[in-house]
Amino acid sequence: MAKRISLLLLALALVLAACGGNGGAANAPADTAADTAGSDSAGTVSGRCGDTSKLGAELNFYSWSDYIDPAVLTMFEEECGVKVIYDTFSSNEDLLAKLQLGASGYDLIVPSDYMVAIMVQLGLLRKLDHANIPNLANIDDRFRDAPYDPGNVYSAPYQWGTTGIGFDEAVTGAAPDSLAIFFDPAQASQHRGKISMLNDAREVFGAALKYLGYSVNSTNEEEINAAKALIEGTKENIAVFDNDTFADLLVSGDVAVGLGWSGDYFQAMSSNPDRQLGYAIPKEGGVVWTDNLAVPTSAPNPYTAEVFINYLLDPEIGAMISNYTYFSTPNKAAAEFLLPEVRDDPAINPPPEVLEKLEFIRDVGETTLLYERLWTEIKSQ
Ligand code: N2P
Repeated sequence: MAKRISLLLLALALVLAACGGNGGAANAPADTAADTAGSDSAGTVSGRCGDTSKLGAELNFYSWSDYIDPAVLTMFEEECGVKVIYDTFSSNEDLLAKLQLGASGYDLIVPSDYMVAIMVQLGLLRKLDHANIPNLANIDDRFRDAPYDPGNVYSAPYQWGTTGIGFDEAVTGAAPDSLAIFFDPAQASQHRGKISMLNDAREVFGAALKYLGYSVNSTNEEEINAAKALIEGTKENIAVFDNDTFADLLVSGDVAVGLGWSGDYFQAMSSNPDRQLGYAIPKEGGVVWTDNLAVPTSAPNPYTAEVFINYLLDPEIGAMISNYTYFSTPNKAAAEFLLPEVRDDPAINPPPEVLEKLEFIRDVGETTLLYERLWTEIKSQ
């Protein structure tokens, strides 16, 4: 009896292997999946590829720039037979706008914390089937019950980091540790035309609010207007508002100092060890964020997306990602595979006393519209 079943399975496997092809419909089994490691040729659940008979040929992954080791995409493609198409967006708001236009074709997206909350409210995210993501067990406890998605019902944490000051000490003379470099007219004007800031309303308002001693999540109109005046006051010093190339601009010398995301600056620092590039978390405090893997309601291949989420949460893959991005991993099991320079740098993994000064951006409800309106005014002046 057992022998007959295994013969049947063998026959089925041969049929599957013969029928597989990447050119077929989106949900057709991928042709290389059947005979690669980590998956059972009969399409049963095993290894890192899930049930290969249910995998789509392609996965459309919509994420931030420089946010994964490309080798991970190639590995998944070779191991599981799914081609990952990596497309990038620049801000949470751009991502939201894209999804709100209707079926985007994306299977997997990477919204930050507050944007997960907004998207859940708008019905844009699909509940995750945890049975397909056993590697959720690798997540550090402190990422399990985030206020924006308690219990990881809709999202799994991907990377986290801080927003701070990137600088070229050869130009700034000393390592800046205060947001005054952007907002104090005497200091900022010394770097006139050589400052970059994120192209992101909540981040830039957050920095200005923090400099004034307020919360990055202020809903107080007076505070927000004071922050606006501060940003307007320094606008003439700012060369560019940018989310994708700000670290490259520091390397090329086009800017001397910028407000940007930790890992992007650390990537630049590690590729240019001969330069005096640095990154500092502002002494006034600032923004800490977690970006998350989530599946849009309209995703053509939700199962494949969940298998890929599980793949990304593998300990060694999680470490590969952080060793490349220089952002922190929420994957506790990945710690032992991290490069010491990534694991032990207090600016990449800030100690509790530094984290205490930082705030997560939260969904501020209707006040979002105020931030957006004032931001548009600032940008259009
Ligand atoms: C990576 C950008 C990190 C995203 N280039 C910040 N939420």
